[in-house]
Parts: sequence; structure tokens; C-alpha cells
Amino acid sequence: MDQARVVATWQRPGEVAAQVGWERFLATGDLKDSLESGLAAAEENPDFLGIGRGSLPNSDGELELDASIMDGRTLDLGSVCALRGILPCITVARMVMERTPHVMLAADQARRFAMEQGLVPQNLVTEEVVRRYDIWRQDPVNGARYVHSTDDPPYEPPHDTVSMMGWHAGHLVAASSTSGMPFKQPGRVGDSPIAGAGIYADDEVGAAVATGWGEELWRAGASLRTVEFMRAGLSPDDACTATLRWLLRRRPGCTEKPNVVVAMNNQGEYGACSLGCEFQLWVADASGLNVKVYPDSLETF
Ligand code: SD4
Repeated sequence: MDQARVVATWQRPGEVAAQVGWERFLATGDLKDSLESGLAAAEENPDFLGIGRGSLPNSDGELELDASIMDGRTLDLGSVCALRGILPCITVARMVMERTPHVMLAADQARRFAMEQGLVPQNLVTEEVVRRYDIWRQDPVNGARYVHSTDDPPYEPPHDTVSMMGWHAGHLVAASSTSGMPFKQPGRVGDSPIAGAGIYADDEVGAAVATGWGEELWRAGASLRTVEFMRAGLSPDDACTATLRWLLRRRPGCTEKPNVVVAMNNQGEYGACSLGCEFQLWVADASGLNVKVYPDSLETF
């Protein structure tokens, strides 16, 4: 499949998602199946702290999941937010796209829809989630620094939101799945399920996804902005850089947390820019499964 490629964000879950997604693409030739399978595999893995089962909860200790998928050929879109106790969250997002006239369902009514579609509620809170939640609850300011890390400090943030793009002969699909910000206010929704913020795909130009501080990426309309920079003629790398330059100019405080934008054009060329941390992008194509590391651009801005 020379004319195809799948990419997925972040070191640990991105590898699982890109590998499973690519294998699924080779089996079915369908980008939506590919991204749904890749994200579902990452959601099922309890080791990833920012997606699906075993991820870090909200301030009540509950998991509230967000996911979205967008088809660049038709602009069809499906998303769910604040979904509790249902996996795969990305499958519910796809069902919203394919089985309702709407683009988003939220919270309890998204859960009710998922159950009507045959998905069975389950407990996604593992013992490890409870342990980390208890550490945070005892000391919300400092505790948050340590619950992320499997080792003692230096602290490593989890960065386990998985955002994916698939490309096949000029066609693009974008998708994302996350548990959002650790210990967020119950009901909080970030950029990941929002078209134009966390994901966007338009076969006329390309696709983009964003990950990091959802409030800032949403304010920036980061994914749509990046696609529109490509429409104006920028390469994927330059379009991502332009979006983060714009964000930094308009929101200088955005560097308090990392922000990343990734883009792919309808020729299958991809690029990324990261502000505030080193970023890893997994790329699966005919040459195999490879990770590309992007440095923190903050000092060059
Ligand atoms: C959010 N953007 O809910 C997500 C979090 C994220 O790596 O991407 N973490 O704000």
C-alpha cells in the first residue's frame, strides 16, 4: 500500500494505535475501520493514563471520556463527550456519525445511546486509578505532579491522548480519543471531541489534529486553523508552526502546559510542531512502523 499512511500521537499509546490501525487498514482498506481499531486498542490498554480504561479520573474520581472522528471526503463527523463507563468510546463517536443525524452526543444521553446500540456499561476505574486518585486527593497541588509518573521524580507528564490521521490515495480521516485533563472539573470537555479544535479533515486540503492543553487549542481553533494554513499553501510542518506561533502571540500563557499540532496533506505528507515538550509521532506505512521525534520549538519561536 504505497499510497497509504496512518499516524498516531505520543510515545506509548501511539505505537499501539498506529500498529493496530495499520494492520486493520491492510485487512480492510478502510480508514475509518483503521482509526477506530487503533484507538479502541489504546482505550482498552489499562497502562495508558490519558485514554480509556485505567486513565486518570476527574476530581470526583470518575472517568469521563471524549472521542471524535471526521471523514475528509464527506465532512461527516461524530463525537461524544463526558461519556462514562463505555468502551470503545471511539466506536460510540463513529455510531453518532453513522447512525444519527447529529454530530455530537454528551454525557448521560451519549451513554444511553451507546447502550441502545448494544454496548454494555463497565467499570473502567482500575485499582491503579484509585491509588493515583487518592494521592492527588490528599495533596491536589503537589499530588498531581507525582501521580502521573511510574517512577520517582523527575516528573513525566502522561501525554496519552491519542489523535490519529489516516491517508489513502488523497482521502483523509482524523480521529481522537482521550480522558481529557487529569482531575478535571466534572463535566469539563476539552478540544479532542470538537471538530476544528482537536480534529479536522477535508480532502480538498488535508487533515490536522491537536493535543495538549485543550482549552487553549480550542480557543485557537487549532485543527481547522492548521488545515486552512495548508489551504493557503503552507507545508504540513509550516502550517503546524504557524498555528502555534499564532497561539503563542494571542495567548502567551499557553506555555504553562504543552501544546502540539500535527497535520497531513492530501498528498500524504505529514508534519508537526510542539510547544513545551518533545513530541513523538508514530507513522505506519509501506516502509513499516517508525517513530518521529519533534523537539520542543519554544526556544526557536
Ligand atoms: C484535553 N487535549 O482534553 C486534551 C488532553 C491531551 O495529551 O491532549 N493530552 O485537553
